[in-house]
Amino acid sequence: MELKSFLAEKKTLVEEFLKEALSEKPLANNLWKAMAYSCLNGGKRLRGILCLSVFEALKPNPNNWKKALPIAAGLECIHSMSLIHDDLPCMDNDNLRRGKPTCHIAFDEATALLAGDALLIEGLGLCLQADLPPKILLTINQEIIKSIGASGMTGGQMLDLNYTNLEIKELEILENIHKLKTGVFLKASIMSGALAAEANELELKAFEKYALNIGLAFQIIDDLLDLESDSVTLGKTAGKDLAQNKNTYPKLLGINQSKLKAQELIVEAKKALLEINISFPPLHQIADYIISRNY
Ligand code: GRG
Repeated sequence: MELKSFLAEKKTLVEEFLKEALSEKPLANNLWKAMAYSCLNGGKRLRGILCLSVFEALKPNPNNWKKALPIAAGLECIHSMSLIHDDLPCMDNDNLRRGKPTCHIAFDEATALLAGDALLIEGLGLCLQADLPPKILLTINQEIIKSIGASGMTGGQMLDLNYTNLEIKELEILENIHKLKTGVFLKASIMSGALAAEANELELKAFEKYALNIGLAFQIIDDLLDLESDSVTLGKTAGKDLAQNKNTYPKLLGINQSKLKAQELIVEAKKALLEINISFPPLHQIADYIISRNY
């Protein structure tokens, strides 16, 4: 199957699940509307797709990997939450996301804040709904929680804000921020699929390597797209990193070196799959897609 159809099929499954989970509740108010507005408004669904794909690579029978659908949907709720909060005036202050006004513009700041809070909680709740042994569910949720807490995405965002307007000169510092802000949650998405499929130690190690490499490559490409693309293609405001004096890979290494670095990371990611004889083509193709994507 071509990657395009593979991604489309998985995206549809995740979105159908999300629609059901976020359909307006009897006490309908702006909270559920804002949550659905921000979570059901497009997006590549990469984190949910990665979770399902890793599970499928290890256990190809759909009766197995479809069990991870609540986790895939939960991951996308949590990801949408991070985008809502990232767009708030006190953070990146953006008015465009996924080609539409950001949550606080379409609703108001307080509603956006609460919609993010609620998506985080509902997302974690969905992750616990998967029909998997309780011990596995617990391990998956621990991995996800760790990846978004103070030593994960939240900590990465704090560092990113702290370093705004300060020029980072050491690659390790920038790499750490990118890893925390973006990489570890992508890793948790991949590891949740591997854990759900009861991967062995060797497989878990290899998927961790795959994940860390594509996670960093993903954020490097995000930096490059912000610089080289336009707002219509991206569905979010282009050129913000430069305007806000953010530390990025192209700023530190230059455009060509950044592209080279992203390519090297993808080679390493694919090597990790081969180390455990994972020949499931979509996982190799998704790694390539991470650096060839245009939004
Ligand atoms: C999780 C508790 C908690 C707090 C969040 C605001 C914040 C703290 C973190 C922001 C993290 C952030 C937005 C990092 C950028 C990650 C990134 C490159 C997002 C874009 O992901 P895509 O391209 O988006 O997959 P789509 O729209 O396709 O889903």
